[in-house]
Amino acid sequence: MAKRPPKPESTASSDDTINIHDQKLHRGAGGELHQFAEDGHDILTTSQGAPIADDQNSLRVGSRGPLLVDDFHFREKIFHFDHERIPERVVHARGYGAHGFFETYEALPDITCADVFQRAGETTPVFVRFSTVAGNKGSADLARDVRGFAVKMYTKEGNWDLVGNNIPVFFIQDAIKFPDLIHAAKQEPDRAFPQAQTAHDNFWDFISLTPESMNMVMWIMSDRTIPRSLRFMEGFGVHTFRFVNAEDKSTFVKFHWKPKLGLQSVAWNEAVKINGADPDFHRRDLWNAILSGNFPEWELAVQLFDQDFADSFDFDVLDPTKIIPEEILPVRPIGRLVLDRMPDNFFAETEQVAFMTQNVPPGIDFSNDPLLQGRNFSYLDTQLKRLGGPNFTHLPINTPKCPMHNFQQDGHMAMRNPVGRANYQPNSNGDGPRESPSRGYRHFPAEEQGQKVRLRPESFADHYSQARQFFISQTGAEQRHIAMALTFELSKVGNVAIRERMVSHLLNIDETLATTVAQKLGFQTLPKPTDAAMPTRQDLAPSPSLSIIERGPKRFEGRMLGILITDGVDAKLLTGLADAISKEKADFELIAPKVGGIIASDGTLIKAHHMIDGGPSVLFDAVALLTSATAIDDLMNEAAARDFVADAFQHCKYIGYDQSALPLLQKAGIADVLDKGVLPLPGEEGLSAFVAELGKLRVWGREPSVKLGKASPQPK
Ligand code: HDD
Repeated sequence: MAKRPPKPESTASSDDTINIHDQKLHRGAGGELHQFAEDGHDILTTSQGAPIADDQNSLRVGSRGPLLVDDFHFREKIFHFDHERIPERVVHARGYGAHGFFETYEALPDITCADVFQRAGETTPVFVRFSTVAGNKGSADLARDVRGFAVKMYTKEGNWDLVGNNIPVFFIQDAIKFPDLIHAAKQEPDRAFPQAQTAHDNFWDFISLTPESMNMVMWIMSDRTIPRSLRFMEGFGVHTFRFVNAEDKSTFVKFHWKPKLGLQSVAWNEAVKINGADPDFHRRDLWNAILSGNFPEWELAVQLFDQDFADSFDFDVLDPTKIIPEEILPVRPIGRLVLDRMPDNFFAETEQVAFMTQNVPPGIDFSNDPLLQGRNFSYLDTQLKRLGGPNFTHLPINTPKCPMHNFQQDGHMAMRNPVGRANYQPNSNGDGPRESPSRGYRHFPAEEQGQKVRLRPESFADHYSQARQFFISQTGAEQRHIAMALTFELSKVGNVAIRERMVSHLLNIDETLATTVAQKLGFQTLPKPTDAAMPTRQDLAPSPSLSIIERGPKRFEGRMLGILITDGVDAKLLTGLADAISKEKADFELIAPKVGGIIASDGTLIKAHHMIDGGPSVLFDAVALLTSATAIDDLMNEAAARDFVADAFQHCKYIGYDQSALPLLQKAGIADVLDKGVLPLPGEEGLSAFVAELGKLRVWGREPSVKLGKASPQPK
């Protein structure tokens, strides 16, 4: 159906008009039929096609009488509305998707026979859905949570779903614990809160009793779980997979998505405020970026290794709570992912898309990671519940874009059924498709033997060494954030024994971290370290690639400057700043006392994007204060203007200001502590240098003086 129905006078010529029972129908560009109402729009019809005369009033006896069952239009409309919801995903309910393509850098036939990696420069259509894990569908975007990063590649030999996260390790080693993990993480069952938060007893109770989760605990308490934008996150396939070539040779592979615009996260206090100011912050950001043609891009990079490497590596490559540091096994870029189109309809595409780890084309296979093996059951099963029947692959978003033939038939909403007489094979009349031993999917013929047991391997038993490695790989600011996050979360746990159990684990990871958290929680004495199955290794070298700050973009591209303006703003300065920002391929939004706008120094009316209350500084990566001597007094009376500046300072953002804004800095309590991140705006000339400075993104060195004050004495 055309999005905007063509008006009859513009499209209908005598050639594309047909008459059926004296009705004039018009054929649209796609061959579809239109029947036009008096005002030129398509006629509204029931789902059965009956034209509707009145959609404002239900059918009744007289104007004040009861409704009538005769009203098939009313009944159909309400019936359909009543059934609009499908069950939300049991995890990853809140998500946002986009279309794009994957471009292969080089042919890799020696490593894999996957068709998608056979021709350099080939592009493959892709749909990606990002998500949070714990929150329900309507929860806020900046919850502290792992982000899902699920990619569906419509390859020429079937869909390949790489259903990953923005964190390369997981909480548990065995899929059988997944329901427990998720029950503990989501809202508590008796009270149905808190939503979209791990800061509660049940979560930390389960975690503190599950030492294998300690590496993941370091990651989720880091700023990885409060990303600034979905565009500034890494993605990971997590598990070890296999590439298999045409000779059935297997190479182990770990998948990484690397954002072209670098990594960036927000501060926790900022995240809390963003959730109030704009719960759809990440959605809106992705939507705006794609609609303005700034298509987000990631490189797909792989870590490839053989059995010898696996045997000699410090940890078991089948253990999903471990990484292989990039410094030990470098990542090799093999292609790029570009997101360039938003769905036409959120429900049809983003909500109905069905990702399944078991969707792999020939050339990609599984390892024996017990978490991956369990997932391969769960994802198919869950689609039946959510999408209501076995034919969810008939939905356009899930349909492969390659030839597809089989004898599956019928079921709810079947839209493709086999044609011909024989719906089975072998058959003797030649109907239907046949298998192809040479081109069909062959599982890697791994040798397997052993007793049937319920047993964790010994090689999965070290729960602290990589947690420590992650912690010591962080910059000072990031380590501080981990300590603050743990303190915040555990402060929301009512049961003191759970807090203590967690600090006991932290003692096995890093003593300073443990004592800082204990002291901030108000412990009088430190508990003993948890008995560990294996002692924490002290010899694992820091891995700088694990730090977000180390992987920052070093430029402002793709970021957003918030410019606070008032009447009398220096028009040339504003234009100069706007130009400098555009040259950096960044963006800006204007915040003014009234959204209708302000009158600039040259008399022009400049419309704002936000009024001050609606555009707090937490929505921007840096801010500029372009005020005027005449308007500054009024501005200082606005509490929101003071918060705008104070928050920007507290969140360690760069603040550029026109001299006239000094009183506002004073009001915000920062005029006496101006540091290298609070910069008087240069004249129009120096603005490019100012914008280049913004590429450092944050002045984290400011943070201890703003937030933490002096350290208090350590507990004994
Ligand atoms: Fe899962 C959804 C990622 C472990 C069971 N998972 C889901 C999604 C992502 C992940 C990104 C959302 C897909 C979408 O956007 O529709 N899950 C992971 C990762 C894991 C992981 C990276 C560990 C490495 N998951 C995991 C386990 C199980 C599940 C161990 C069960 C045994 N996951 C599911 C599910 C979901 C799901 C219940 C809910 C909705 C869906 O599948 O389609 O089947």
